[in-house]
Amino acid sequence: MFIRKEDFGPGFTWGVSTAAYQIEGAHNVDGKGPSIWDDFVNRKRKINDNHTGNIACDFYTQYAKDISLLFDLNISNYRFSVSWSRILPFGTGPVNYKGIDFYNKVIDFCLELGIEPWITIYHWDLPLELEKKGGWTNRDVISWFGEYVEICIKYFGDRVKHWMVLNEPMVFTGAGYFLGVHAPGKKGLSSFLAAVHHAALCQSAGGRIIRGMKPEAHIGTTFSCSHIEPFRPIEKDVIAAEKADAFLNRLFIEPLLGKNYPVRDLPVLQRIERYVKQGDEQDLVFDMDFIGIQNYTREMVSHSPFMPFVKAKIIKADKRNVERTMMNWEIYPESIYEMLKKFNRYENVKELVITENGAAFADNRQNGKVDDPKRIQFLQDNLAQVYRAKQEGINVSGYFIWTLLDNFEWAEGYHPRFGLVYVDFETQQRIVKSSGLWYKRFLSDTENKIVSGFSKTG
Ligand code: GCO
Repeated sequence: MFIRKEDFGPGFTWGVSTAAYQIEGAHNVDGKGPSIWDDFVNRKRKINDNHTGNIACDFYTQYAKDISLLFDLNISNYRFSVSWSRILPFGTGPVNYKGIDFYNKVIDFCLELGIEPWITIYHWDLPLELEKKGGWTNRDVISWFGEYVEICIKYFGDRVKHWMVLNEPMVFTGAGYFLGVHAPGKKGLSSFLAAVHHAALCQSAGGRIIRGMKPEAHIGTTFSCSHIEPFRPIEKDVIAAEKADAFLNRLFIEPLLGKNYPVRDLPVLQRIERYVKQGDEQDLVFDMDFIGIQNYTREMVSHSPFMPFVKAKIIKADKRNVERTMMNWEIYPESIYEMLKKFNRYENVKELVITENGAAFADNRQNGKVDDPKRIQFLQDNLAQVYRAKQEGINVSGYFIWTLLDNFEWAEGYHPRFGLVYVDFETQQRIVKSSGLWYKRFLSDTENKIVSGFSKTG
């Protein structure tokens, strides 16, 4: 099937997404305080090959070059996050004005080039000082976070219209406070459930603060999500898939919408009660202007008696022998369509934006060029599915590719390359990949079409 950018309508938002810790580097300069990621990467064997984000893409000094790249690629919306400990080195208290200056320069340069900034307030880099007091497990995080949100709006809200409160709370609480594979490396159900409840409260409280200070702001938050299917057509796997769905896809959106936690499908969540105070149920609710969907793959789930609490386990793509990316994520474009349909079914979800979608491959430089046809196909097939949802009347209003630059992919370090732009981490040289050139043509040329196998499925 053939689709043009124009088919998505004139108001459709096209962009790319990045995150502070993954690109900025400059981890200890100009007054920045350490974050949990600065600390975590220095603990041995936590990160693949002991990589760190100390330098990353050096966006802190190269931002003008990189924003110019956005301009060259016809990308007119830029989603990025601000680093809490660059702005408030201790998490609360004195403001680091050099940090404020840096983000002002980024915002102003975007606007000068006609690029609309979309800010994620929290993309996983909690100030270390706050983690020393328990981090997300300490209920005081609600007031710490509130102070931080106020400062962001106070200094940047005059120019920035689009705000996302949290990036993927399921991942930073699950990987960071349950499995211990992300910062701060905590494990166990108690720290996880406390972190979940406090993050859910911050998600709504953050929204209320922005609305109060800037009623005209366009406010959202983002969720990781994957279409989930039972591995085998047997009842046990069907139940396991439902549990995994409650856990991975529903845990944060449902309390936000006033439906509380999905306790019926995931009884272990009853234990969250011990962190719940009077009035919390109402406080968890906030009427977001948009919901950010971040989708990369689908998951197949089977019953597993050995998995504590959920009795479900994900069967990874290599075990199923399916086409996959370097993250061992199945390539399954219909997942993004299924997720749009799923989130659209909730009453009170007004607008959906794909705030992340992309793929990692082992891209190589050859004769000064980086050819990545698989990424181009991935993006086209996913976009065709977004279009399919849009045609069915689902209000999806934007699409952001993850990501502009190859960068620090958390526990995987620098191995998986997600960028439209290749980064040589030795020299900090940038090379636009063929996928970047494809996106540029798609965004500029009305004749440029997406070619996708969607007609077969749609
Ligand atoms: C996420 C992120 C990104 C990741 C991307 C690929 O996981 O939420 O927002 O930081 O790099 O998703 O894994």
